[in-house]
Formats: sequence, C-alpha cells, structure tokens
Amino acid sequence: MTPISRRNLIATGLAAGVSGVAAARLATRYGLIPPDSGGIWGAGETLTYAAQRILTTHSLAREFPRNLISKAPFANEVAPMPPAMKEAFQRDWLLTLDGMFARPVSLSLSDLKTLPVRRQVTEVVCEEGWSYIAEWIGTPLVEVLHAAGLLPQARYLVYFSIERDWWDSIDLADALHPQTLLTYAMNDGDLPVPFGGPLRLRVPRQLGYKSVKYITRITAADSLKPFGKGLGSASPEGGYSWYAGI
Ligand SMILES: Nc1nc2c(c(=O)[nH]1)N[C@H]1C(S)=C(S)[C@@H](COP(=O)(O)O)O[C@H]1N2
Ligand SMILES: [Mo]
Repeated sequence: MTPISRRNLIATGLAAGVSGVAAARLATRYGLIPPDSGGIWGAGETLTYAAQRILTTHSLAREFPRNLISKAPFANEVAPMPPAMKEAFQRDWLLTLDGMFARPVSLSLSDLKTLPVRRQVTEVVCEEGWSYIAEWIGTPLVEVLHAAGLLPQARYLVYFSIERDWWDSIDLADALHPQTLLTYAMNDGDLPVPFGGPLRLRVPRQLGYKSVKYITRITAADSLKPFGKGLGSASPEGGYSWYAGI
C-alpha cells in the first residue's frame, strides 16, 4: 500500500466517523430516534433508521411482473390458537382505528372494499433467509388514515393482531407510504388464513415480521413508550430491530 492510498483510507475512515456523529446529531434534531435506541445495539439502530429516513423516505419497494409470482409461496408457521381466538375468523372481521384520530371508527372488510384498491407484486422477506413473491391486493393504509382523520400530533401507528404477541408499529413515513397496504386478497383470491387472512398489514419496505397477520386494531400515537416495554413492537423485546428496512 502506498502512503498516499493509506492516507486516503484514513481520510475516508475519518469522514465516515464524522458523518456518523453528524448523523446522530441530525437524528436527534429531527426526531429520528427509533424506540429501541437504548442498549448495546442502540447507536447502530439509530444510525440505520436515521440514515434511511434522511435518504430514502419516499423510495419504493421493488415491484415485480406477475410472471415472477412464486408458484409455491411459503407461509410461516403460526402458533396454535386457542378456540376463543379461532372464533374471530367466524365473526365479521372488524378493524378498529383509535387513538389520535378525529373520527375513530371500526371498519368491516366490506367497508374497506369501498375504498380505493391497490394491487402490487412484492416480496416477503423473512429475517431467517427465505422469501417469496406474491401479488397483494388491498386498501392503502393512507386511505383509511384520511377517512378516520389522523391528527397532526400523531407520529406512529401501532397495530395489533388477534395474536397477543404479534403487534408492531411504524412511523409516518411508512404509514403514509403508497405501498403500505391493508391486504385482504392475494394472487387470485381472498387472502388465505396462513398468509394472514382475512386482514394483514403489508409493509413491503421492511422485513416480513413487520407485516403482521390478523390485524384488528390500529392506534395512532405520538409516542411508543406506553406500548409493551416501550420498544415499539414485540420484535425488539425478542432481540430484533424495530426498524427493519430492506
Ligand atoms: N400474526 C402474525 N403475523 C406474522 C407472523 C406470525 O407468526 N403471526 N410471522 C411474521 C414473520 S416472522 C414473517 S417472516 C412473515 C411471514 O409471512 P408468510 O407467512 O406470508 O410467509 O409474517 C410475519 N407476520
Ligand atoms: Mo420472519
């Protein structure tokens, strides 16, 4: 290695270090601190999240042509449900919007189907290394947020499933993003139960675990502290990142 290239290397390293510090300052200034910013990985979580939000807030998840839809999509195993939970599938499915909305409301699947529809062929990517491509059909979350009058103080959407351990949250960049979809259909039919039917929130810019199945409630909030252990979702409680951008 010539001295000059070593010098370049050191300069690049310094610049990276300085930009890391600068990014952390920007993150604080613009409120880009993720809920799991404490603990040993916290600084890394903040840098990843803040950098992504500064650089790619409006970026789109990749969409594929229909001929690339996976022939045998893989549904992750869902924990066995007690009978009381299974009964939810027999009743009319209701999605309740509460918290920081001007007009909190409960919507049935037929209510949702009166709102604009979006179809998109995107990939589900599990943190364990597998993925598949499917067409997802549903109501853009932003439509429902407008219908219920999301209040300007709201900063996060927290969503809950009939499975108590499956709840998560997203910031407004993802909540208002056109590809974030309340999905009720997949490929050529209704959304099958193993894939999250009758209603699943698809967040295609993040790893599969943010796309929670069996959604029944969405709460708008200005802080994630009151929910669970205050880390923004069940995932960081088990060691996964709250922000799982792909
Ligand atoms: N309610 C609920 N949602 C869930 C899960 C779950 O077990 N229960 N698994 C998550 C995980 S870890 C992944 S990777 C994806 C898997 O989606 P798939 O079953 O469509 O492949 O769903 C996510 N959503
Ligand atoms: Mo996963």
